[in-house]
Amino acid sequence: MTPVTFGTAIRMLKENGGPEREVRSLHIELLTTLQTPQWPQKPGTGAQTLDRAAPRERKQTAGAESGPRPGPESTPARAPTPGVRPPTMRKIRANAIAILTVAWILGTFYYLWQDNRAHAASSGGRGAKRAGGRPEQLREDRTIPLIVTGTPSRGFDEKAYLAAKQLKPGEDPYRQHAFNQLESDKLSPDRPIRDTRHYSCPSMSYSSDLPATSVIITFHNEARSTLLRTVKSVLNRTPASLIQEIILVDDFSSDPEDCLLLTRIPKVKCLRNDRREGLIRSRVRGADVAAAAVLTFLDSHCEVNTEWLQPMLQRVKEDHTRVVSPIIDVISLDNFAYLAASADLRGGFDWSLHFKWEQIPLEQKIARTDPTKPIRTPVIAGGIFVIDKSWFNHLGKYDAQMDIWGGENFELSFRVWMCGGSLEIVPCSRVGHVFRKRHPYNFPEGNALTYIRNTKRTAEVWMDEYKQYYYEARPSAIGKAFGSVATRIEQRKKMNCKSFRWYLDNVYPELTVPVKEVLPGIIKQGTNCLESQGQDTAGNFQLGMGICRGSAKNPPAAQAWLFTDHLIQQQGKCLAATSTSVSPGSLVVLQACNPREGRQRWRRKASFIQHSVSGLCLEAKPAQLVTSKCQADVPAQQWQLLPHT
Ligand SMILES: [Mn+2]
Repeated sequence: MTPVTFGTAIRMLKENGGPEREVRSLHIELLTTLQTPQWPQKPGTGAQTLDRAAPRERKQTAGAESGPRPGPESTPARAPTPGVRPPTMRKIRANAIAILTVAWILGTFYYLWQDNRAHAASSGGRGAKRAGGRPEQLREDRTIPLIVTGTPSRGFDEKAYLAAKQLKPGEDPYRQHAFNQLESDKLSPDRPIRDTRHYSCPSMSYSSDLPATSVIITFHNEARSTLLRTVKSVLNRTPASLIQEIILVDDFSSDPEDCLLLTRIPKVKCLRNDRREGLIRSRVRGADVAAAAVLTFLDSHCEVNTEWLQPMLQRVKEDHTRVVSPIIDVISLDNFAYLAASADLRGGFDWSLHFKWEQIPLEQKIARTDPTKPIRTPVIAGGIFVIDKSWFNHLGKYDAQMDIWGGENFELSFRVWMCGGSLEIVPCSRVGHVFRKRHPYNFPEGNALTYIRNTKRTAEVWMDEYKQYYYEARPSAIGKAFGSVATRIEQRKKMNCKSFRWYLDNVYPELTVPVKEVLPGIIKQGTNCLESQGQDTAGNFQLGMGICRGSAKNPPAAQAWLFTDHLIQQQGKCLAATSTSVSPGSLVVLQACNPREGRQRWRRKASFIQHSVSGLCLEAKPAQLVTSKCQADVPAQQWQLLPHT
């Protein structure tokens, strides 16, 4: 089974061609043009592709790779165009020699100073407005311990880098990394992948002055082949002007060279922890030294796809409070095939703070006419996202007391939404990621304990009275130590962030407050209670509001209700909307209970009673009950469900 799938995938990739083909043909073109006293025919298109291909092809084509190319105005060696007076032979020869000399000098400079050149380009070129001046200044002033910037002149020996860590014969390829390392090692660090975007994405256009970004990749004992492919895919598939630098944060891997050797690739920097810090503190460390105004966090076993960065940078450039992530495609952990993920998913979770991908709600799906439009998401998966650096700092970076991994994505997501920002998935951005079934590394305090500690800190700081549902869903968290959250609560107050109830109402109404199996009680609004009012002349059961009589403990029969998961019932009759359509104003009546009837399904959403199918809210009108558009400021929609206790 597996070889077939893999074979098919590879065949598809080969047919697709991709950047590899483009680059190769360009080099051939360049080499031939250099041998004859002529210059490249396509200086405009060549520039970008060559920049991207530069690190890989350096060794073989150092001469051809002479960097800055003269523009069209300096191509006198071409055949004279009709209407222009042909220059003399001597002139041609002199010009050609002059150009070749200049190109040679420039090429040498380019080769030696590629790293510097890149910085100059991003601050002096297209990204001048954002990336210029300030960050550059900071770079020069700071002294950063342990940061290693490569000496590109030494070159990067890709083959030697990979060969040093190959599997021994007979070794289990899954043991070290929880994916098939053998398959990963077989693949080129520059392998082409299928463009998995919606067909309308390639025609999108983006600002010409998008800000440059610092890409931050943290890792602990990552396989060299996947780490290198992550880095190379970024360099190969991103316009050079958008990548300020790639900061690798080596979280105390066994072999420091995994990271250090990669700094021989232009733009790649390495920051090594001298003890295990975990993903969260490592990212903060990377972010603190980042020179660009926008941060891009990336996992260490990814491959970015065509035009992955531009749509995300565009969203952040338009509004710096947006925190955006791509659609995360799947790289098979068994055969490394690159598979497109569904474009209709967003991040969700349950009360135990367990992350899950979920379908976007039906109403939103119906309303989505433009497949390139961003998808609002209650939470992000956490591994891959783009955020404005000043916004990241303003929001309080990360909770540095969280360990290793897990839970930090909830904490960040709640914080972003509740403190004035937003989270979205940009469907025209695709990044492949190797999803694994287990963590390949150890948690010093144990996997479960670390997750509990991190999610418990999240619940304690951000979930207000709703944290009780977290503890109900994750009873093992009760009584566990989680350190002090005082400074985080302080931070939340200082930023004047909204309540978790606001988050549930406005961002994630689909997360319903759990209702106990069967709970008898009253449904109260002010001093009135929901009550059944007997049959009308047509035999229908009437529903209305009446002054609450008795007490919540001992209500009269007409005001006593049973709440189950989805039904609100009284003596075998259930609250039912007369229409399941989303048109508001339809009457709510009592019907014989039928748990499978969509009209009878309700859920609690904060203090609303929401009809599950239409999404409308139960509202008390003077003489009847109806379903209306949910509005937090309408008192007639606010209900208290008081149980008998
Ligand atoms: Mn990962």
